[in-house]
Amino acid sequence: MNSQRRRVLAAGIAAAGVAFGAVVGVPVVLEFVTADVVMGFNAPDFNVRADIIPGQVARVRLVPDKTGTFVFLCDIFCGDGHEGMSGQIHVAA
Ligand SMILES: [Cu+2]
Repeated sequence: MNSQRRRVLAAGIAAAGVAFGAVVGVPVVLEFVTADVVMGFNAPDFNVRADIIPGQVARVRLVPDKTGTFVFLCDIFCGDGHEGMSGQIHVAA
């Protein structure tokens, strides 16, 4: 089965409007890298999370099982801007 693969600099999550598009039933692999601080990716609607550790690629695989717009966020306090570290996953049919 095809899957989408995206790589994101975790600090970029802080930028407003970060969003991923996905399709129901199509696996998505998100890859996160961070320059210097530990961060956490959490998409509670899909029950997936990962620590994002400097020097490593954090991979999160999810298979969207519902359509809609869902929030993801950083769940490890990582410094200034942490509170704004969130984005959206748009899942289409
Ligand atoms: Cu954070």
